[in-house]
Amino acid sequence: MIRDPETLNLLLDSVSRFVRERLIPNEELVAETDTIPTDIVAEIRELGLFGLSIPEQYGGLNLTMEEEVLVAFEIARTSPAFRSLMGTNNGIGSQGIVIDGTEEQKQHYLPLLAAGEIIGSFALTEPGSGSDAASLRTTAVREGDHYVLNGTKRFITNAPEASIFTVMARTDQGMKGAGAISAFIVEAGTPGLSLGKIDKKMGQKGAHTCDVIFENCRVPASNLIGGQEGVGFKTAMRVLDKGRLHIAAVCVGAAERMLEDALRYAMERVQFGKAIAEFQLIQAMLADSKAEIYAARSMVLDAARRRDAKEDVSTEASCCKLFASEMCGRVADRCVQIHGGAGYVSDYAAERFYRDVRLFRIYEGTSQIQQLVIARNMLKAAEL
Ligand code: COS
Repeated sequence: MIRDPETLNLLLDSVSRFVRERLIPNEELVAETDTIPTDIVAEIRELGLFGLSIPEQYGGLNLTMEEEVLVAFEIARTSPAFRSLMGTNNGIGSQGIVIDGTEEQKQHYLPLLAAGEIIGSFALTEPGSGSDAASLRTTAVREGDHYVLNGTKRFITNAPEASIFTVMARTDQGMKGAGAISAFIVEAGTPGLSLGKIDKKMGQKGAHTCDVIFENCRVPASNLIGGQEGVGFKTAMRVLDKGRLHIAAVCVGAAERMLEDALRYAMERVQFGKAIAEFQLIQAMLADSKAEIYAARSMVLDAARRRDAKEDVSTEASCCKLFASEMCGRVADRCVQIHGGAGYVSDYAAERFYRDVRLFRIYEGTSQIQQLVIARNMLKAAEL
């Protein structure tokens, strides 16, 4: 749903210009230094990009899902690290509070997240619990008006920068599975919370992940999301439904950028006396990429509109994440292939994007988890 096309177009234009003029020229610097320059972080803040999906009464832009994916298409046309910086505040790092938080929790944290004054992070994965999220072992034991958290979270995006974490932990030690899981807001700096060393990743330099460790970390009971125990797994799944749609949109934007680069290269590179773009085998790679990007873009927009219409889009979000992230991987591969030897060295962005986009098929649920969600929902619907 697009509420006001004129205002949205202004936002899309300014994001697109910002990406072109400020972010793309700084991609290599970010990759080399593993850091996003502070002036760029400040500009991202000024543009309001930290609060895209946070309601207006808490200082955000309150974009509908359709509006949000249109913005994501634009932001993703540069290194994914830039998107990642603001991604958790708009997605998994804020949506637990937006969807299920108490009014008090919303008023306290959302304005800070929307303004980009703090970074929010989402702590679900553990060393022994990835795809099988309901088997997580971090515990939260009630002691008076606090919960005491113990456990380790792994690969937590933006953890080194985060001021708050949405942490899923077990509040009922006697019960196995999802029903014993609760979600908490834990502030960085709380005694008993510490960070591991920053992970050395394959790509996405400038976006950081690390372990988050809880050792007798005392969290006020008022920071239990929604004030209710046992519903934290559902909160996490609802957050991921939205996150998966957003990531699918990011895959579309990244693929569009890679294809644009590959097309430009193919038109400039001369072999056998003509531009390689004139050869049909190159054209096949360009055409397949174009068609697949168009398919993914159409899927993402359709699912976003359905979500805005209050439909349950758990299946569609997984379809989008599965197709768009796999598509993005194929486009990255063809983009390197079109560049030939130049695609294997770091002089061109193709090599960097190839590594950067590999993560899309893994985080916020692997392709295999998306397949599982889709098939399970199909079976459930057929039983009704
Ligand atoms: N929205 C709301 N509730 C949901 C839901 C959704 N999308 N998906 C599941 N639930 C509910 C179920 O209805 C069930 O509730 P009831 O017991 O009341 O019926 C509960 O949550 C448990 O669901 P389920 O039995 O399906 O859980 P499973 O342990 O079988 O696992 C998967 C479900 C595999 C889908 C889940 O663990 C998952 O998404 N894993 C991947 C995790 C992930 O994406 N990690 C990425 C890291 S975070 S960046």
